[in-house]
Amino acid sequence: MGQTCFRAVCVLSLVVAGFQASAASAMVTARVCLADEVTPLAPADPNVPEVYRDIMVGTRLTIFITSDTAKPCRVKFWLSWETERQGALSPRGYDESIGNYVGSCLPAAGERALVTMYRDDLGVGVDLLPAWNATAGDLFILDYGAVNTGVCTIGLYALSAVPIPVVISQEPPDPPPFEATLIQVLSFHHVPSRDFDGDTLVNFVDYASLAGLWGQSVVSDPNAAVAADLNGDERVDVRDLALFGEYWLERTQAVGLSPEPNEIDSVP
Ligand SMILES: [Ca+2]
Ligand SMILES: [Ca+2]
Repeated sequence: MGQTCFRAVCVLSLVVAGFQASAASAMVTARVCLADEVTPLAPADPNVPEVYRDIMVGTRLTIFITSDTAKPCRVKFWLSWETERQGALSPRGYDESIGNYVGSCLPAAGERALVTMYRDDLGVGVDLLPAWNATAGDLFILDYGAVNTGVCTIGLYALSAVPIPVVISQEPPDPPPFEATLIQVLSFHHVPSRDFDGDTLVNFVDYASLAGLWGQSVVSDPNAAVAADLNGDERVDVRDLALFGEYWLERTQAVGLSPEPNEIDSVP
């Protein structure tokens, strides 16, 4: 009898453990890629996956919202105005007739999935609502643009109950003005652009701009059209060359992708 009870407890434990593992994995998460929509943005530290490697001002990224189960929950990004000054989140393809950013809805989100965006006194919200017939996979896609140097920390919130508490190693600087569960934090570090001529590629033309100011003292302005003084010590020298070299031949945007009109001023 004792052995039977022991086996029963073991089986029950396995069932519960299996359920918890299933519940833990049944999540909606954000995945960050470069502008090519394929290459993942590498983390700065493999042990802290939500903090990514530094990106240049003017860099465009793509953010996929993915579910590993059918019946994904409704989620929402929210940025305070302070955060939005650092980085801009943009849904795609607004259809005015139905009030939906249809370009951000991917097939797995189901028919009549809905993406809306609003701006109020406190900040910017992007609401992502999968349809009743959503399936596992990539549900939505958004664009992200690095606007100013500094840190931009964005929270992804679930607007319904999540299966188990999610462990978050950091929180966005500003709490959202609504009740929701923080399920993921994206933290982007923006550094001065090395693409001095704004053609989206760091190459010899940009190197020539830096070399043309070699040894000179300049006024440091990381967002100026030409900002060869990358470390801000008001002199262009080998230290700036080393920082420049870290992004050699990198692109800030995908080939053939033009900046949106409201972002042109922010792209150095
Ligand atoms: Ca360039
Ligand atoms: Ca310098």
